[in-house]
Amino acid sequence: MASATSSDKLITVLNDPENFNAKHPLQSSWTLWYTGTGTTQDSWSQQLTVLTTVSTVEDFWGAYNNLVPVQQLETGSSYYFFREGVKPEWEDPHNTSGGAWVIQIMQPQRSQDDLFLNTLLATIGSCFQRHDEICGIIFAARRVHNRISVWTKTASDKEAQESLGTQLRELLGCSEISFKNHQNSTQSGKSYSYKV
Ligand code: MGP
Repeated sequence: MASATSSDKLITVLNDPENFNAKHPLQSSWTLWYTGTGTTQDSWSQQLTVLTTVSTVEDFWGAYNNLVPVQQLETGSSYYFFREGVKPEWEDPHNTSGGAWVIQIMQPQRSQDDLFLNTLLATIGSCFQRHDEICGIIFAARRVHNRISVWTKTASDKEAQESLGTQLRELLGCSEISFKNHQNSTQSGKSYSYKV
């Protein structure tokens, strides 16, 4: 998240009621995509729908506050929050050498909306040491366990992946986290249920 260069440049409602609502740019722009439920003949690419792109903190909250909360997403549907210009598909050139940290949400007592929001905020706020590795975040509402996935750029960079995995485990307080290489998904045509 970009910060003001000095505190005297911050415009608040207290000192400037006319202009306090200046927008605060994010370090990157992010696009929110959606796939729905049900079977379809459409290719993966055709199933992906763009909902919006956000470039500022204010736009992010405007979009987030108007989303169906993930806890209420229909089984089978997913949200994809990806860097602008990166499509949430294995075949996108930004993803072909990448992989994904996958978190199975096993703790029904935890708010899934909080887990997803915390992951989004840490991502747009560049809170991960290797935030440069992150291509996007997915929330998948599935029959047995919902999942959060963090897609990364360079699966072969073990140090970067481990750094991200450690920080994600701490952020989300979860133990069920594993790394998948997109190459395996591309070969099997399956995101998760393939056998390595
Ligand atoms: P999914 O929603 O990512 O996984 O993909 P699901 O259904 O939770 O688990 P899976 O292990 O049964 O896959 C659902 C299906 O969409 C996959 O099985 C693929 O057929 C297709 N698919 C998903 N993704 C992310 C891609 C992709 O990036 N490229 C292509 N070509 N197909 C994809």
